[in-house]
Amino acid sequence: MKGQHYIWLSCMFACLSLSVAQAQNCEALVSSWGNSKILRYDHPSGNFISDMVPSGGGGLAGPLVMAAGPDGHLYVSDRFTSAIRRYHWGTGAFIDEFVPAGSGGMEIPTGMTFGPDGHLYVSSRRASAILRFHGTTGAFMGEFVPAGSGGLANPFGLVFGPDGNLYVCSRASNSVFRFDGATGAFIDEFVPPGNGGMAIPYDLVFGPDGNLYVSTQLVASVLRYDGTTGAFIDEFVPLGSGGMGSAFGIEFGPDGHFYVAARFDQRVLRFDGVTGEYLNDFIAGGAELNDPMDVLFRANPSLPDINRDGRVDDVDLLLVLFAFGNTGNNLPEDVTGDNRVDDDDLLMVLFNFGLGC
Ligand SMILES: [Ca+2]
Ligand SMILES: [Ca+2]
Ligand SMILES: [Ca+2]
Repeated sequence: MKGQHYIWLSCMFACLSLSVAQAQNCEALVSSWGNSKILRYDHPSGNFISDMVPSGGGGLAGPLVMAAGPDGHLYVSDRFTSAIRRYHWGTGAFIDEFVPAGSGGMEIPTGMTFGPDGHLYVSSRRASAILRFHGTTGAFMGEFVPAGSGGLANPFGLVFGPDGNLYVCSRASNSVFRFDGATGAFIDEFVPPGNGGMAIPYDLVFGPDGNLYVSTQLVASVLRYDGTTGAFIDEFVPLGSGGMGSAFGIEFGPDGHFYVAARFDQRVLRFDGVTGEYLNDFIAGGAELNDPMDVLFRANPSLPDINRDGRVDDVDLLLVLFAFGNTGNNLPEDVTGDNRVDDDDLLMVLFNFGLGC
């Protein structure tokens, strides 16, 4: 019996090693606005893998922002239908309209993020409000930031900062607003209008250095501001660096480098994450790419990265242990898909430990 067990384990290990060797560990998703697709690319090579969501899949019409949800699936904000669509993380299959078109008065969802409370926060461009939706049901919970609060005008990218507050690009005022992360109350214009040459801010992200990076649509540059005071530091990526002529979605990659979705250049550019120096084109065109708007890095979906942070590690192991013995459909901890969290799932995490981005 013991020998049989050993043979079974060896076989399982060999099979798993084989599948891991064949699969790439890390990839990037790109929202492709012009053909309404979500595309998969290998990271760091930038090689195209496949369409995750085919053109118009699930009614997609103008994908803008992507996010991984608390349930482990992919959420996409949709420009032309003003809906938030949900897709299966592994297969890309359409699940549902998580937030139905126009719910809560949502009109043009130009920014989207899950908050520390697990709920979904959406910039509603035309309404100049930040709407909150329940993170599990998608139900409208109210205007977290009321229309025009503090002077907010055409909100775009939004992110919760290291201080727990909400930072929002305000397109029509050329500034970044800060709102209380718990109440939504207006705090200040963290970056005042036009500071550092800001003109039509699109997306923003806090970097590993704690500073705030903002892409600007009019100048096609990336500006850097002190993450605590909001003071202008420098033009992190100037217009024309690497031939860049447009700057939309921005993100720090798992390699610490800085990525810009350059919509009108039909490229995703890679810059040194510390110096801002141009390194190369992560994605250089291709027939499948049409107006890249946003980039989302993730572990290969075949890996048991249960919390979707891009890596299989002790957090994922703990999640399986805490859910051990649970049964049911679509449990995030049920890696093997047999509707049960048990030793098979634990082994999957152990065998893939350390893999990912
Ligand atoms: Ca971003
Ligand atoms: Ca993980
Ligand atoms: Ca299982």
